[in-house]
Amino acid sequence: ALIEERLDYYSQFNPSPLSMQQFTDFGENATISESFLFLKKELPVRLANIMKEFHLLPENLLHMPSVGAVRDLYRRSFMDLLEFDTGNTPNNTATLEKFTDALVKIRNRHSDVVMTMAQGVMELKDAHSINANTEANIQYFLDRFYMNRISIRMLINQHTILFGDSINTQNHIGCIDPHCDVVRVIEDAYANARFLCDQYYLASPELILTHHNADKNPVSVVYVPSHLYHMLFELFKNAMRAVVEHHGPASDTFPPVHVLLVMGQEDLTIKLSDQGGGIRRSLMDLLFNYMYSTAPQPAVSGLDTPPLAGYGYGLPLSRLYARYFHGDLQVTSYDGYGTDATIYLKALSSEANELLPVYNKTCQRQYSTPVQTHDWSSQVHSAMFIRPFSTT
Ligand code: W6P
Repeated sequence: ALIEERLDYYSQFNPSPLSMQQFTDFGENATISESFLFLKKELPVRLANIMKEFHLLPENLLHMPSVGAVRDLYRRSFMDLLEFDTGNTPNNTATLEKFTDALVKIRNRHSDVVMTMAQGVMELKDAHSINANTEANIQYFLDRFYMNRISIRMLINQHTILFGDSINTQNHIGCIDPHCDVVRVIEDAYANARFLCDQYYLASPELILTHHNADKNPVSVVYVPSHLYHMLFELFKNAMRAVVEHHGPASDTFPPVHVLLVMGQEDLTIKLSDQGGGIRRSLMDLLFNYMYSTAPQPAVSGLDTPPLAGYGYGLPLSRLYARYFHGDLQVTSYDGYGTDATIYLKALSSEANELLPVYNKTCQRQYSTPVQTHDWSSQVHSAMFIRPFSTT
């Protein structure tokens, strides 16, 4: 009862999105106690906003054991944080130390949440048939749930890295690199995807990187290198697998994966082009669909699990990383030829604001609005083929 009341209270507040610039200014100027004062309220607000949204999920999904387990984790972490927002918590060294410890505990507690939620979706698929409305609601929820999680982990990481015991060896501000060398991250992601590809297929395509404005060498953005790496590694794995499978692993040569890198006025664009045979247009919608994706692989995978397997949650999560700072990830395919996957990032850190889900009337309406029924003809009447052109 107490927790429900507290959830109602904190969910009334909208999350406060931060810009990349605020993250870096904060990281360079703020004290641990200012960070504490911000987070002790902001973290419960972000947790409460997404916890309220669980209530709008289809009943069936809520009753799956894995989903229940995730909700319990969130409740526990929410309660842990409330101890610091009581009004009579002294703002002293002991409190600040306890707070940092609590954040580390929460981060560890939630490390398997993506897998556990995916497990819940699989439990639902096994137990019930799923209609279009249920599927749309789950897709809508998971995008918001995982985005919320990305944002909370970002806040926790900034606080613990900036004010924890770790020593800053690079010139990073928390997990942000103010001079993130995009070419370096591309080459790193390519090398590691290639390693997996070689291991599995004993072959891999080359990389040809074209840098459109080479005058601005090296291309750098204010960004979280681990987020960019995550997206690129995922896209390289998909591209390489498509190329090797399409041409046959025994083939002598493979068409290379081309990467085009362009720094524009507003966007930094990274386009990966493969000649892996492409994806049919009729299957494109499934690429980012959680229900049609297999669960992410366990951290300890068996020797028989292909390292490039499935699309897993890799693509939908990568798109969330891109969108988190108002970028995007788009896939365009040419059936029979190959696929372009494009990452867009904001070129200017002043425009790279966090994109956060908000619990409000609009979001509540989303869950109760049924998916559009067709208002264009789609079904061909079968009788036409049984008795064509009969004029009698
Ligand atoms: C494919 C399928 C795909 C998804 C994402 C990125 C690249 C590719 N290539 O064939």
